[in-house]
Order: sequence, then structure tokens, then C-alpha cells
Amino acid sequence: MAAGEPKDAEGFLRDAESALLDLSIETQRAEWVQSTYITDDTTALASRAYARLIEATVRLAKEANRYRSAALAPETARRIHLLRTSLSLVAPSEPAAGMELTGLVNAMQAMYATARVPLPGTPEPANLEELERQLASSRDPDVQLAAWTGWHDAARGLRPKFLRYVELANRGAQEVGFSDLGELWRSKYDMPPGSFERETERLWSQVEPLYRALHAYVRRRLAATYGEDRVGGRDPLPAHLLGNMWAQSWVHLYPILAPAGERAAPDLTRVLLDRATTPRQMVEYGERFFTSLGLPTLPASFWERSMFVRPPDRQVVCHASAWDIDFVEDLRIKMCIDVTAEDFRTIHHELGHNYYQRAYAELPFLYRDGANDGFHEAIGDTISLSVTPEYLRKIGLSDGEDPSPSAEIGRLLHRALETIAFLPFGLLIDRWRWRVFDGTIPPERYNRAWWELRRTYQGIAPAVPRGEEEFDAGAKYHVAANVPYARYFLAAILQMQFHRGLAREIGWTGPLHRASIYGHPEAGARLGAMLRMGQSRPWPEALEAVCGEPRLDAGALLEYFAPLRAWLDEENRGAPLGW
Ligand code: X8Z
Ligand code: ZN
Repeated sequence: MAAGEPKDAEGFLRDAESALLDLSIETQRAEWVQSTYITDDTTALASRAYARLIEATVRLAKEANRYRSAALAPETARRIHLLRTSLSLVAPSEPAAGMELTGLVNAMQAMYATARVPLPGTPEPANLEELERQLASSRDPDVQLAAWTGWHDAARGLRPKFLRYVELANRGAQEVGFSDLGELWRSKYDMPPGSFERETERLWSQVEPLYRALHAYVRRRLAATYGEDRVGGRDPLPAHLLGNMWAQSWVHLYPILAPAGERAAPDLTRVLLDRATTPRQMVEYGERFFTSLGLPTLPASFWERSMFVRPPDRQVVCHASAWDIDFVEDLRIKMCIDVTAEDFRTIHHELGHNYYQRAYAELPFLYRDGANDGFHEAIGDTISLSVTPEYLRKIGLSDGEDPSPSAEIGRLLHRALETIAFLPFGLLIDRWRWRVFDGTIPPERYNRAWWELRRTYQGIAPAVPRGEEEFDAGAKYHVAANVPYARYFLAAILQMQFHRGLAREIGWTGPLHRASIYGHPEAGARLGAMLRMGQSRPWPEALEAVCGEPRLDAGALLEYFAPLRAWLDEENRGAPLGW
């Protein structure tokens, strides 16, 4: 072929993948350094690298249009589609726009990570982790409200940057053929973007009754703790009393929610602390679970290069994440680990990302991703479902108490306070952003629309008026850092489908919530087969590979929680549901 002549599609893709791989590695390195050492310089360097990657991707996606009408092998057509949708941020091609846009996102992420909040009675302003600890452990509504309000007020400063980011990112998405950035995000699911939105609504309608049952139960117990004047019998729950900054997990309320006669908590935190477990040892427990499935150990570089604890001497992004720096084996996690059951779970979540990344490392670059982003989020959570009392006993992390029938309800309730409480939150973040990107929610209604969605889906309301000068959505990491969120909603459903599929693989016939795949290489083989597919096939095929069903369905989740549902319905008899 003469120089300058258009290449065949396959040759074009090979060259494109090689160029994008190089630029992606450079971006990952720069972003890692920025996230673990936030300064103006590292922010500028990371933004520059990211802008270069975006610029090249947009140029290649436009060039690929040339092949879209050609009769292409399905494999080739798939990789061209993935090229167009591979990024979650696209800049317009005009000079300097790329650097401005990536600079905005990195600056918002840095502002979020470095925010400090003055609190009455404390000498030093508090960071997010400290505020979260207050919300989790205090039962003094004034203390809780101060932590909640302090953090939400701090997000105000993000608003001007966010407005400009929406404008630029939408224009970028339009250049590669989408109506706005939200449509690009919804185009990553092997179905038309409109069908994806309906799919999430269908799943929500499957699980909503269970959420409402949990909500009603929690409301009555909260009213008993805080009084009817703070928690009305038919009202939404006050956002600052749920033990979590975003009310996305209610697990810290467990001590006031436990079934009558049940001890305060299935307390893995206490066991970890009693054993003086270190953050690194917590990660080793996580790795051991994966190797018990026949998966490989983590590379030595993982242990050398990961960040497990908040460094004392510099600013970092503490929000947990998993990294795949070279898209082959330079895997890392970045966390500020606390010795708690919650972080034990998050470690498994992050390692799930790393094991997925490692499994698909052999594929062509554009296939090196999850079957969809919900799959990526669901792997480690699936493993966490196997962290049963039986498993903890096996690895010596049990406090040795025997599960009584009411303890079983207690444990299901504990799990539901993480998983079921999360569902509407997982859905509404992108319900809000999709409408922000498509203009249905204009800037002058950002906050009102945010709280309408919080009320409609979660049944949550702020205890103090929140005007349009506030930017409460920006108080959530993924909004500040441009990370799509529907993935976590999908993951909450998918993890139960995976869990049931793998439980069947090991011949489990007991209740789903008692199954653990620990030490079962046959389950690992089944999971591994799906992980190795990466993004090479439409996700229904990957789903089928692990659980035999090609369709997203909340049936497994409802089966898992069936005993709790029956118990909640009994407890709620005669009490009002909804808000
Ligand atoms: O952001 C995360 C992970 C990193 S991918 C720690 N999660 C969501 C959140 O924290 O809001 C996991 C659960 C939901
Ligand atoms: Zn994740």
C-alpha cells in the first residue's frame, strides 16, 4: 500500500491501539502521581497528558468514520464503536479546549480531595475522612448536622468550574457524534442509549418495594432514637442522620437497628483491631481470597507501588481506586485504609478491579475493559458476598459466636444497609447528570433538581434549606471527578447474579446468603473465563458465561434477601410505607 493511501480497517485499528496504549500509559502515570501528591504542578502535568490522550482519541474516532459504512467484520466494527465510546470525557478540538477541560476536571478532583472544614470545638479543620467518622459514630444530631453541612457547603466552590466543564464536555461529545456527554455515557452498554435508561428503570421497579420496606423500618427506629419531631412517621429521612455523608450506606446505624435481643453488630472491625491487623495485612487477606479461587498472586510491584495509607506529609486523593498503569501487570490500589469492616470490604472491591485488569491484559487494547463498567464494579463485591461468618472462621477472623436464627436476620440486615440502601443513590446520581448534560436541568435549578431526585428515589431530605448558591451534587466524589455512576447501580444487581451463578457452580443448594466460594477453584475458573473476555463480546454473553442468564435481573438479589424481606414486612405491619 502506498504511503498516504487509506489503510484497511484492521490495519488502522492496530495502529490506533498502539498509539492509544502509549498515550494511556503516560496519562495513567501522570494521574497516579497527581492523585498521590497533589500540587499545582502535578495537576498541570496530569491535565496535559490526559488532554493529549483525548485529542488523539477524538482524531482517531473521526478517522474511523471512514470505515463505518464499509462491510466490516463484526469484530472490527465493535472495536471502532469502542474507540468512539472509550472515554468518559471528550473535549472539542479547538485550540486549548482539551487542556482547559482536563484542567477543570483535575482541579475539581483536587479541590474535593483537599477540602478542609472548620468545626465548632475542634482546633484543626477536618478532612472528609474525619467528617465521615463523625457522621458514622456520633448520635448527637447537632454534631452530625455540623459535619454534614460543613462538607456540603464546601462543595460550593466547585460550581463555576462544573458549569464550564458541562459546556466543554458536551461540545466534545457532539464532535464525535453524540447529542451530549450523557448520551455518550449511555452508549457503552451494547444497546441504544434510550433502552439503557429504560433498563435501569425496570431494575429499579424490581427492587423498589424492598427498599421501601427497609426505609420504613429504619424510619421507625430512627424516630425512636431521635424523636418524632426530628424524624416524622411519614416523612423522608433527614440526610444527616443516616451515618454516611451521602446516605448511600446506612450500615453505621446497625447498632440502633439490630433485631431485638441481637448484639450490637457482627463486629469484624473489633476483631481486626483486637488482632492489631495492619492495612497491608487486610490487603493480604483480600489477595488470599482470590488465590483460593485458583487466580494468581499479585505481582511484587503491586506491593511496592500501591498506596495503602494516607501519607502524613502531602495531599492525596483518598477516594479508593484501582489502577492498571501499563495495561499489563503494573497493578496498584490507592486507598487511605482504616482498620474497619467497611474498608475490608472496599479492599475486596478494589482487588476485583485489579484481577479483572490482569485477566484481560492479553486482548487487543480496545478490549481491555470490563464487559461493561457495571461488571468491573461488581467483581470484588461478588467476592465480598462470600465473606460469610463461616469464611471468617476459616481464616481466623471470627469472634467465634454461633449464628442463631435472629443473628442471621441481623447479618442480612447489616448487608442490606449497604446494598439495598445504596440502590436508589446508585441510580439518581446519573439521573441528575444525564438531565444536566442534556439541558433539561438548567444551572439555575441544579440544586432543586438534585433534592427532588434525592427525595423521589431515596426518600431523603436535607434538614436545613439548601438554595441554589449551594452545589450539593458536587459534594460527591464522582461528580467532582467526572466518574459515571450508573455502573454502581448495575453492580449492585450484577453481583447477586454472579454470586448465584458461582454458588451453583460449587453445587450449593442452601440459602444464597450463606454461600461462600472461598477455596473453590471451579468457581474461580468460571469467573476467570468471564474476566478473560474483557470487553471483546457484548456483555450479555459475559453474563451468560458466569451465571447462564443473558439478562440483567434483580431476581437473585431478591432471593438473597428473601428472609429479610419477610421479617421487615412483619416488623412494618400496620406502619406507613413511603414518604
Ligand atoms: O467509588 C467507589 C469505589 C471505587 S470504584 C470505592 N464506590 C462507590 C462510592 O464510593 O460511591 C464503591 C461503591 C460505590
Ligand atoms: Zn470500583
